[in-house]
Amino acid sequence: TLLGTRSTPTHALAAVPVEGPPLTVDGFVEAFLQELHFGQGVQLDRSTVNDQYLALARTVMHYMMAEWLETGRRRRAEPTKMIGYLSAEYLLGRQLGNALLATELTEVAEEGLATLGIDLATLRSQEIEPGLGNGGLGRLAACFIDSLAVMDVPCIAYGIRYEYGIFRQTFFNNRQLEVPDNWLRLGSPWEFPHPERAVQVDFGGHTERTSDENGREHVQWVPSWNVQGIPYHYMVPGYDNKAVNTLRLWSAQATDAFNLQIFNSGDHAEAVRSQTFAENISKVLYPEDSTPQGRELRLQQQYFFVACSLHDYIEHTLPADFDLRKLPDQIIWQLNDTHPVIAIPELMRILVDVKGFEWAEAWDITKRCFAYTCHTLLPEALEVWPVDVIGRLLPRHLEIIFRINEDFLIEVRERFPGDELRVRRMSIIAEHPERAVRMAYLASVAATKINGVAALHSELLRDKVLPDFSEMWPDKFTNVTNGVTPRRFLRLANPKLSELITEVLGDERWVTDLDRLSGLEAYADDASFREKFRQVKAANKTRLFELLKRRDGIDVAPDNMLDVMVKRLHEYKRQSLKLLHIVHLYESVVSGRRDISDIVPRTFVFGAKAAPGYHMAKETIFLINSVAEKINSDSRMQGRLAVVFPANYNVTLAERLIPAADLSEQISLAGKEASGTGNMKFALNGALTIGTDDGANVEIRKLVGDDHFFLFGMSEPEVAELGARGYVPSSFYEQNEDLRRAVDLLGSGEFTGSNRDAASTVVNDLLWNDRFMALADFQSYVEAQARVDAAYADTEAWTRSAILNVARTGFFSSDRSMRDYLDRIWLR
Ligand code: T68
Repeated sequence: TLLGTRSTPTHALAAVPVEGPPLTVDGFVEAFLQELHFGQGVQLDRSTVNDQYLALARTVMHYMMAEWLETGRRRRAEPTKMIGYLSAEYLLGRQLGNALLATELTEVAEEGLATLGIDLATLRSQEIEPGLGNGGLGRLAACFIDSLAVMDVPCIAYGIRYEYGIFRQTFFNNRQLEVPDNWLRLGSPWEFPHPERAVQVDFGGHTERTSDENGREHVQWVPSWNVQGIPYHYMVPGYDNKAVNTLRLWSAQATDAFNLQIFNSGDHAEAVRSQTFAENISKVLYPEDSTPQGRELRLQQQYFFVACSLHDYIEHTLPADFDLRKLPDQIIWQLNDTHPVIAIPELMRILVDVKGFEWAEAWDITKRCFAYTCHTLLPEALEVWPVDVIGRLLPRHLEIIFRINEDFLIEVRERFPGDELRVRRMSIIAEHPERAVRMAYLASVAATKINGVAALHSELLRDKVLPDFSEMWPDKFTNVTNGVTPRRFLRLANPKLSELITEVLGDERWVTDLDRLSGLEAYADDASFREKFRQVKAANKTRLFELLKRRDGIDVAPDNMLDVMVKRLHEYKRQSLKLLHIVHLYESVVSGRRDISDIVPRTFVFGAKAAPGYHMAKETIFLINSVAEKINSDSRMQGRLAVVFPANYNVTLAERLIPAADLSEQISLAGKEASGTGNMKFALNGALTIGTDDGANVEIRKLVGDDHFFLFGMSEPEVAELGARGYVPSSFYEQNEDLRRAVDLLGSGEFTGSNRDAASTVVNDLLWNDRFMALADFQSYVEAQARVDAAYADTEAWTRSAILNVARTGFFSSDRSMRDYLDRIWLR
């Protein structure tokens, strides 16, 4: 049987101390050849790059494994409170570089492989990144678990091992085409499955009630089908601290019982179909960001990984005789948005139905075990599940949610007598347009703490998204500003800048203590340092351009300012505003109103995936590509205006792009971008930001100073005011000649092969709808861009600003975010 058994045998064998292979070049080469010969089963002279890559990955794993085992032993000997990070997404990026860095093997491996005639960089580029996330939310989870390992904080991160991650984007006739991301096809050396620790997950059926001799009611869920979750372990190494945490991703399989029944009925084909049905649950990542898909399979995914994770922790991680009343002292489950919120009724079900707790006591335990992070401000992004969908899939959980809501609404009525409007507003169950469970409300009712991801976002979350809840429980609300890991996004992605920083700061302590970057402040006024800083930027550009040439066949002019906007394609992020600016510049030259020699040479870079079902986003991609094609082939531009849009923006490409950028575009409509994290990565790598007063831009600007940040656009209160007055985009069009000319040219078919329809979706929306007020911010944006041009012309001053951006953004280390979570949420 799968459920409830402890798979750990209790026989008394003594532990043998574990040590990795020696940290010498010879020791490394020997370990590598062992893996190649006995792991891959191939001799060096016949091995492929993939053989070598896999053998190298396994070799590095040996070093990490020793530390992982030791970390486990140490933690079991002195148990402390753990973090259970629950996230449907982890956008990890390539593993090899980070694993080499963590084990301090980079030089050893490079040297050792060279003695065999193998180039380490070639093996690194062989790795297919695990793209098990959509964008910021998934990448944030990856940064957080990195930081927790670096800080030696006990954490198990739980998620889903999607067989297919975020789609690979290609362009055909300037349009996005999605190709399945078969990331496992060349082997997956970083994971190891534990089929013996499989967990059964039930679905469907009905509930039954019985009373015991004391008249107490017991509910039994009688499910109609089940699958099993197989855990795959990934090591999450720290840095320079010998700590290695665990990422446990669940893969769905048919259970034997499920199969056997059908096999016995003699229907072999049906049995195989059922296998496929079960495996569908972890088959593919939903490529939707910020617009949750209400598809039943997605709810299956959510419950699947949450049920596996809670079971794994309670039955396999806690000691056998653990008193569950003490659960909140042992673990806090951090809910990464609402995707894992079904964990709340699941824990109630375990406590009440399985472990026999009274409801009130179970609720008291549950309330102290969860904290909830919200990542959005868009109302359409808040997840709701129709009551009948939950009822069909998880009938017992639906009952539990109703009971939680009943008790909660009693509490609301006690606090606010006679305020039935408020009761209806706050109900976990929405009545319109259909009866549905509001997952953010369920999370807010149960969680000890609710946090937003940047100061402004947390404020708006409190006052605009969940005002009734913050009135009821003001102390539940807090902020933790996002951060990014300096290991991946500075130390690994920008080795040249890292070297320069280490040279002037005297050591590498900044890698785990990023506030030390403030030591660079003094060097901003040092002309020879500025020169070195510029050389680093130039070298990073060269490295990027070589990659773009190889990867996409794109030629980039070496000396242009590099202006970069990379993030998911979404209307609120306003890629179309940037496009209008580009078209405006182009128009002003071709109309003869401006001489091309007056244009400060710039290359505009876009990187963005659109959700496959998001029509407007896909049309925007088509327009950007069409504009790029036209402008790049127009000899009148003399290369001073260029637009490049490499396909398939992902973590790997980000690591090359960000260190090369001069200008970072963070131009969302104020009040819409919860935080942004790309903005932090660019600033940390010495790009200046042109941005609105939105998300974490606000905090970046405060830290780097107004003189080193190009602010434009309406503030959030101004946006709200314009919205209340009634926003008419066409009035901005009519009153602004530059804007009118740009919009007209874009809509004229000039860029889309005289096919006006192709541009009209985007252009008409801008003129007649423009929900995110791009036209209202256009003038201010163009003026800010002119300030950018002027500033860039003064090379020394620009470099100084860039250095100050690096020196003043140590705050945005995800190590600091983790400290804030510990202080404000996890250890309170
Ligand atoms: C992002 N959210 C925020 N969502 O947009 C960004 N959504 O401002 C913030 O910096 C980042 O989270 C980290 O806090 C997302 O990335 C999603 O990807 C997503 C995925 C599935 C469903 C809904």
